[in-house]
Amino acid sequence: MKFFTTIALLAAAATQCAAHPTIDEALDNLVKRGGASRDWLELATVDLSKTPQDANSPIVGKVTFLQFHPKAPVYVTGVIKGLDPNTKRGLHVHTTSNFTEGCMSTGTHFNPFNKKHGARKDVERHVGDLGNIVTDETGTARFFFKDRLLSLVGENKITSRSLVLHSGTDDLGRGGFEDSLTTGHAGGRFACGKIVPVE
Ligand SMILES: [Cu+2]
Ligand SMILES: [Zn+2]
Repeated sequence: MKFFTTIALLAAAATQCAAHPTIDEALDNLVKRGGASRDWLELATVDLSKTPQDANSPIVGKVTFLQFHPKAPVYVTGVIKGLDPNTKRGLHVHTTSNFTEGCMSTGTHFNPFNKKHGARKDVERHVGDLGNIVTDETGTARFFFKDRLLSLVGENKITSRSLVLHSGTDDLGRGGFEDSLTTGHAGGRFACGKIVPVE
């Protein structure tokens, strides 16, 4: 049941990005290569619309994480609205889901391997470094990508941590600012939410 709901949800998201395979095609490829089973699935979501910091936040958004095998990459798909048009905004997994001071108390980027901040495809990066999302002319970001470091199971799982959307652009560690190698100089924390497993 969870599986088919997921496929429907993600297929809809994926078809907005013609360059990417649909999630079903991606899963077929993984099954063929022995990297996945259709009987095993982990799923988690984040609702950014209820950012604890700011009840009047214009940002609405949902991000879904999906993994087909404990060692398989995690697919990330989402739609976030209410941002500035035609811009890039940093998106990270932060270490905790402590929202006592809104998004500010969620801690640092999730970094179990004690690395420096980087881009999603860098070897040197925090596990939580998801780079930037890109908005269209209406201020909406739609995205679909897979990530080899994230996991929804095991010691370094991202569930029960938080997803944080920043008010600035992540410089991916290359900006030369004092905080480029820790936070990507991505500015304030616009929206956040707990990464919750879907049963
Ligand atoms: Cu962050
Ligand atoms: Zn980072």
